[in-house]
Amino acid sequence: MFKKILVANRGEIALRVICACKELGIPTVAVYSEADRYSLPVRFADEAVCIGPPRSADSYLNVASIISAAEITGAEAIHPGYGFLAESAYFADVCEASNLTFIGPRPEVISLMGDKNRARARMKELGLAILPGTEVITSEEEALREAEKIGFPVMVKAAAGGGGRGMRIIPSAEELPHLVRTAQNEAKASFGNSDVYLEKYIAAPRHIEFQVMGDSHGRVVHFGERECTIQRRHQKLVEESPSTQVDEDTRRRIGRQIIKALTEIHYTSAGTVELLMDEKRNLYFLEMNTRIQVEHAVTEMVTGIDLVKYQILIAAGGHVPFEGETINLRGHSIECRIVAEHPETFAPSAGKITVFHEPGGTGVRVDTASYAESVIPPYYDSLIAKLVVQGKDRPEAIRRMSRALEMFIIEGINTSVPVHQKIMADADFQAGNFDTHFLTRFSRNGDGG
Ligand code: MV4
Repeated sequence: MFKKILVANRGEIALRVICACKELGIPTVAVYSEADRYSLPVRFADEAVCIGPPRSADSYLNVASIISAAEITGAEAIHPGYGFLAESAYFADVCEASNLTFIGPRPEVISLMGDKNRARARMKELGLAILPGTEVITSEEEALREAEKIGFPVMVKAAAGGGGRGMRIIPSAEELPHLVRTAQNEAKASFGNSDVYLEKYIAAPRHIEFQVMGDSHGRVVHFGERECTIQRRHQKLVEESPSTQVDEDTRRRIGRQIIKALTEIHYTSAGTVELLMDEKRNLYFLEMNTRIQVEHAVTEMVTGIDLVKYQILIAAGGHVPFEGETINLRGHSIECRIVAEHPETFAPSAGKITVFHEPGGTGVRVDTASYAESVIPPYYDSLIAKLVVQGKDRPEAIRRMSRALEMFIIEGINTSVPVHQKIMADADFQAGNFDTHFLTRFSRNGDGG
């Protein structure tokens, strides 16, 4: 087992990784920017190293500083959390070259999945359904021809994109040349790569994703699905497991397809296969995230399995200790991402939390690095806490979430708690009747507030 692990992240996920390490008896090193000197990961890690000024580019994205911190402290492995360097094949490569274990998949697999087009082609080859679409667009004529074949409206997406960036809906042939060019420019500016491709547009889809884990001995298992359809501006606000739209048969069938495909590519570590569900409940592969995700806790709640712990054990050469088909889902879990935001503009609102009281009790879990008098810095994302509940069924989970939200006191900054309360009280949400446009009903300006 690793003698020491460096946690290359901040906030709640850094703390989450430190929790797993403590339970495994592995000493930890926190790295922190000057803005995070008084943070809980720094307090709870066995050692802490300042890696630079507040801006991410100067600290949490600074590969040389992080590798140096690992070398100075004698860490043997690096856990990247999510965001920052978690899906950088370059960083995974540098770790390897520096004799440090990157706790994640192999650099080649990160690269494969980072190229959405290559990933789609490979997963299709391995038996997963994908939406009708194209390879990288090389000319306007080709794009028009292919779009006619798919049928309008189509969607143009950045090959290096993901998470909704660099996407455009193309309603008809007239708009195509202009929108393809816009997408190419945006892709170039955001990712340094102007490659785009076309895909059939699904107007009112749901977002379903499967949690997976693979070991270095060739075993891959899945832990069922999460439903992450309730989003605003490509930021997930509510996640749950299982999905009301996935029955036992579908779960088994898609689960088997995913396990087979990921076994072929020798997938190691935790990962998420993201699928789009159309109006007829068909599921199509969209992309794969090669990291532990924000919403991993809902899967932990319904399976009773500590995913981060196994991610670490597997990185050290351990075996996935379950048979794929024996993982049972117990009841229902829901997560609300409590973010610091302006209630009208939804702009991230940084500042000092004056009062902080988190809910507890049966079936309630709060993952956070916030506390009374702590500061949400303006440099990073605005997540304050993940409030996760588990219940015997979905109605119980919803009631439990409602009372937990009521008992969550955060003062000094504006938060998304009122939005979450509204969602839990919504008749359509309670009936499982929603798609990606659900939150547009909640805002005056109709953009998903
Ligand atoms: C789509 C789509 C409709 N048709 N692809 C947004 C995040 C990214 N990973 C995929 N996304 C979408 N891809 C096709 N062909 C609609 C979305 C989408 C979306 C998907 C899931 C949850 C919320 C969403 C909000 C807007 C758009």
